[in-house]
Amino acid sequence: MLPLIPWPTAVEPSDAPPLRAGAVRITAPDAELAGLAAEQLAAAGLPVVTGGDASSADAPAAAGAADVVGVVDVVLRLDESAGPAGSDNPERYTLRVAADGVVATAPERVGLLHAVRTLRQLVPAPAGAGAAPTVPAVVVHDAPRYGWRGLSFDVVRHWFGPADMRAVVDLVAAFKLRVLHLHLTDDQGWRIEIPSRPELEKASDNQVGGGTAGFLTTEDYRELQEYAAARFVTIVPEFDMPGHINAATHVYGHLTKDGLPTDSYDGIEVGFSRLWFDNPATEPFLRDVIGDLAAMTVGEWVHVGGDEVHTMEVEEFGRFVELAARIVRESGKTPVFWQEGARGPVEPGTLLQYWEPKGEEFDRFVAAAGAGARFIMSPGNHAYLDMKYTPEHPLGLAWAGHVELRDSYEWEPTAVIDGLSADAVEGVEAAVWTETITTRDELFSMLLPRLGAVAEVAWTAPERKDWEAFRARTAAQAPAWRDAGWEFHPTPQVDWP
Ligand code: TNX
Repeated sequence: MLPLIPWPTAVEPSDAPPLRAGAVRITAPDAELAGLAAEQLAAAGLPVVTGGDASSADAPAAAGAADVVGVVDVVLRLDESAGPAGSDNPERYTLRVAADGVVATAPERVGLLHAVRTLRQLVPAPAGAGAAPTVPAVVVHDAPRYGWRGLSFDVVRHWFGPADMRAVVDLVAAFKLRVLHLHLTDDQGWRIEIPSRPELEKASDNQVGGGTAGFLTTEDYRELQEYAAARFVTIVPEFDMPGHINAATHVYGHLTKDGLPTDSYDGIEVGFSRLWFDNPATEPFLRDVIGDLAAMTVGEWVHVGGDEVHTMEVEEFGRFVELAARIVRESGKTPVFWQEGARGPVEPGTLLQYWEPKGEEFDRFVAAAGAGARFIMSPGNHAYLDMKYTPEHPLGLAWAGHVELRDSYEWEPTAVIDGLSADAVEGVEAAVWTETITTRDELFSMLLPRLGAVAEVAWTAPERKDWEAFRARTAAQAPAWRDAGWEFHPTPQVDWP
């Protein structure tokens, strides 16, 4: 059993002798990739030396046990011919581990980092101080099923700052996910500086239950995107409108019907706040917020919400969808909406994020796909990692049911919406809402181990998934999570070491 999550496309185990390394020396196409690989392998217990000759045993003193073989080469090389036979997937890679060294090949840098992540998972927890890790000899050819593999993270209901966000980037990247979608605005707070609307900062210092919170300055946001981009993770910012908008109407009374600012809100109800399409202040506000967000964002997408507007007729809602999508496109980005966006006009390429089974809407979703929309699958009963694991679980909500590890694992993205063509599925995104989650440890205990399950749904072909194998591979990752200081929920569905 190789402890890999997500499970790769093709694994050729081998009887060849394993790799035993006191230290590794990395060769990579550029210093940035070499640095990231070094960080990963060092964290796995493979110290990295620079320079020297692989044949000379100049391993550091910490690796001084008798069985140490010295310095082994890890070569990362760009190579078009890498990956599963016949694959032209841009993320494909091949990893070869042998007694005398490691070679990773991929056509793009992202694939080389995927190979390093795989290698890192193959390195077992240290057997004891100074013992050289033994890495099984193996050849892996791999490529993901979907390109959109992500996590949606609510930093409004409880504020999680830049350090927590970077920790979440590290976690999603470890499972080879590519998207971190940040839910940045909601009724309780506003979490990102909008230079043309500096007053919004006044809505940053509130969250569920009150207490001090915060927001990202443009500089924080730039740094976060840089950190994520280095790890091939794209930040997708979400400005939720025309509902979930109380933070903005608290600051700007002119956005409301009677011109008066709303009270700040620190509860967990949804659906009560709204914008008014015919209010002359509305369109300039959307233009400022979406324009600035688009200008600040490196990635291709801006999410403009659209969920749970319970106090608006569908005609007015549709005008919001049309306008927000138009502004996003005029700003050079692609719009993403929650599934409710299908109630408005959609254009080819618009992304809709499915979250809640509403049978009566399935026809609308199929029609939207016919008009060229594509779907990101985040079904609440499988991918909402803020749901309680069990009724007794101290954290989380339960409106979509209880989501145990196996529920997060056993589902098929193309079978979620009746009648939707499999081609209309763009990918898979887990989501974690933070009404009940207040600390990084609580957050990680909701994400782990379930995020690995959703990552495997997004990466691995359905015929290669296997619940029993997944349970065992999950158990095998626990020591690395402990090492990293990543809290996880010890669900009884796994036999933890
Ligand atoms: C529904 S999912 C919401 C959020 C809540 C979440 C709690 C979605 C698009 N809207 O506003 O935080 O449920 O699970």
